[in-house]
Amino acid sequence: ANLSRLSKNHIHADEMPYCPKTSPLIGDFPSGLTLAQVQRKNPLVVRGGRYRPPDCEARHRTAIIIPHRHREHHLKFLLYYLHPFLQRQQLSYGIYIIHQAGNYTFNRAKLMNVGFREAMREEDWDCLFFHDVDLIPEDDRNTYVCDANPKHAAIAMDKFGYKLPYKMYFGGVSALTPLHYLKMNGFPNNYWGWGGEDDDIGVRVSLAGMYISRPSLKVGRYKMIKHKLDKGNDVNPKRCSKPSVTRQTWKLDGMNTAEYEIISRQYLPLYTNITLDFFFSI
Ligand code: UDH
Repeated sequence: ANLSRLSKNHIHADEMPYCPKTSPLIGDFPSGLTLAQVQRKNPLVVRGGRYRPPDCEARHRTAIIIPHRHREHHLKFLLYYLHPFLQRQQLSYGIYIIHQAGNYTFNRAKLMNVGFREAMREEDWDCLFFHDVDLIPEDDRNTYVCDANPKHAAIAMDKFGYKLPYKMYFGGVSALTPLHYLKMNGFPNNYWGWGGEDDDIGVRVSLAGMYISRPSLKVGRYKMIKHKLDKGNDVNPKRCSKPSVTRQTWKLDGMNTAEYEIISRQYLPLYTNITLDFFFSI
């Protein structure tokens, strides 16, 4: 071949295209990724996004609960990373997407209450991971199993310089057993919009007589997929939750008062999708 005539996008002599200039297999998120590709890469994941190790009995059964609206792009990347990550940990697991439909203000914590109840209705999970859609775990030693106390897993996010932003921070990714969850009456239902609910949850842990357990900074590392504040999730003017207020509210508002109506439950190849619209339950 006449090398001088080769263009950047040419086909090589044996008809194989050249690899992209920047390898899609390292670093950032692969471009053009589809859910069908994620499905092909995870042939042992069955309907509803369930998996069991094929050649041993799993010691842990973990449900992943992901609050979601209009973040399909993030969801695709999270599933791409999370399925193989959980399989390497030899867990029996299921992924639940709790999808808030409609235009009513987003309510992350209430969606978690829905996720807890709906997941436990289906299976006797021994640990639930409450997981933002835009956080990708970076370290395989960050095992998705529960501790003796409620665990805050997303301790070192890139957006906070891989440090804990403040001592009581409990946002992003946390893990609780059903017993932990019920002991603290779940999560609050009355934080509409962005902010505050995670601090309320952190305070509930101690009010219920438990401690926050954390992996090390080296292990609890997460990359956050960058994004702007979403439509329908404006900053909550009441976001500065106060421990003194949580002390008065936690028994009156939480899992025991979470009311909602499910619109649909779909068992998709990579996850179970539970859709609801809070407009109909307030
Ligand atoms: N979420 C959605 N859709 C929404 C809002 C929130 O799916 O419209 C879910 C999603 O799982 C997300 C989580 O709720 O990861 C938490 O919301 P968030 O990502 O908005 O919270 P975070 O603290 O936001 O990560 C940082 C907002 C950055 C805006 C900064 C502008 N300066």
